[in-house]
Amino acid sequence: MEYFRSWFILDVECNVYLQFAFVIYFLCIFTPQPVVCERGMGDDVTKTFPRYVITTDKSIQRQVLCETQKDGGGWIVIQRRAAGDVDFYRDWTAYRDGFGSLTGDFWLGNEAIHTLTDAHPYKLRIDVRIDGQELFAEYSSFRIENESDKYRLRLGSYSGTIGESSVGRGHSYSNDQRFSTFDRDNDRHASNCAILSHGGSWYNECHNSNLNGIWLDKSTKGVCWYDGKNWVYPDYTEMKLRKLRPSTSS
Ligand SMILES: [Ca+2]
Repeated sequence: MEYFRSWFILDVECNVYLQFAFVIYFLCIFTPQPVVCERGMGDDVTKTFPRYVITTDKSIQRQVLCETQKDGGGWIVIQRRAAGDVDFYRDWTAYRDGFGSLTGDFWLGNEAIHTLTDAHPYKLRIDVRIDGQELFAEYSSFRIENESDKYRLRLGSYSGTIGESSVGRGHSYSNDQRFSTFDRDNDRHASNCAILSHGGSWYNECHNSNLNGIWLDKSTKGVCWYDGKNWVYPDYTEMKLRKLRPSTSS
């Protein structure tokens, strides 16, 4: 009799534990995940390193790196150079499709950037580090056209701390320009700026910012920025997009 009583108590305890486990399981399943890059994303979030998560953007059917903290977060990173271990001197196809690793240095890809910015208005933020100082540029709107228009850049007005002391300097100098690579000369220079500047970008005649240039090279072929007065050479760069909210301008 004592045996059956013990067994009964044990059985009841097991059931309680089992029910408790089920409650925890369902709570985990149905608790909403935090919004990362934007609403609707974030159902397969993988944490990478502080401030960042990787998730899937359904519109481009690709994993994207989300920056979750700068100015409230919600940024899709399209370019990142922090380690310098990825060669950015690539051809048209590579820049179109993207290269590198989301957990390291990478270019998301012009076709993906076009698809994102064609579907919704975005703004652009560029974060850099120069001599240990973190600076940024922000552009009120950002889109790139399709491949038949050579992924032409459409950039809104500048604000930020990195500096565009003269109008149309910095990244704004590339506004309305088509993308060029060493095998596709779409710039306004007599020669090919992608070869002259050792990168791929929306070159004009040629550039005032060369964020896809040679890593840590302190020339106009290197990763550099011209504000209208001075050339500066970042040792960390990140270009990122965030959706513009319909009700406001930010
Ligand atoms: Ca040219």
